[in-house]
Amino acid sequence: MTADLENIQKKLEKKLKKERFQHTLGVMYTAGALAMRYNENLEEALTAGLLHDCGKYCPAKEQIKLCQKHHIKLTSAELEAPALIHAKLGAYLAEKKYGVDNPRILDAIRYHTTGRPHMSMMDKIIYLADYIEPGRKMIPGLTEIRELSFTDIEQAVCQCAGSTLNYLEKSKHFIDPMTKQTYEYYKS
Ligand code: DGI
Ligand code: FE
Ligand code: FE
Repeated sequence: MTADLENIQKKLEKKLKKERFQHTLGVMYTAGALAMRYNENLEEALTAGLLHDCGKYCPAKEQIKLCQKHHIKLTSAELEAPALIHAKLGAYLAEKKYGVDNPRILDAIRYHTTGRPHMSMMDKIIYLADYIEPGRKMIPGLTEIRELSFTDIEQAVCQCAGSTLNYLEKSKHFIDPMTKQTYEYYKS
C-alpha cells in the first residue's frame, strides 16, 4: 500500500466507528479486486473505496450543519432523505481534508449511494463494491450480484439499482429521482 493510502487509513480509523471502518476496508479491497478485473487504476479504486463513506463520521443532523458551514448545496431530495447526504459531503471532505484532487475518485464517492446514468467504470466499481463487500449482511439476490459484478458489470449495476429501489419502495422511503434514473438507465 502507498504512503498516501496508509495515511488516509490511519485518519479514518480514528474518525469512523469500528463497524463503519471495517466496512470501509471491505469496500476498499473489493474495489481493488474489481479494478484488477476491469483494468482500472488500482490505487484510485483503493482510495475511492477507502474514502467512500468518510462523510458518515457523524450523524445526519451534523452532516447537514457541516454542509451549511461549507456552503455545500443540498437538494430537496437530500433533505428529505438524509441518508444520501454523506455521499456529497464525503466528496467534499475527500478533497479538502484528505487531499484528493482526482475527479474520478471524487465523482465515485459523490455518486456511490444513488448511482447515476452514464456512470464511469470507477463509479460502477465503488457503487458495486459498497453493495457486495464481504461484510454486507446476506440478502436475496446478493450472491448473484456478487458474481455478476465480475462477469457482467452493467447487469450487476442494473440489479443492484433495482434491488435498492425495490427495498426503498417496500419500506416506503422517499426516493431520490437520481436513484430511479440510475435504474431506468441501466435497465434499458
Ligand atoms: O453508506 P452505506 O450504508 O455503506 O451504503 P449507501 O451509501 O449505499 O446507502 C445508504 C442508504 O441509502 C442505504 O440504506 C440505501 C439508501 N438509499 C439509496 N438511494 C436512496 C436511499 N434512501 C432513500 N431514502 N432514497 C434513495 O433514493
Ligand atoms: Fe455510503
Ligand atoms: Fe458504504
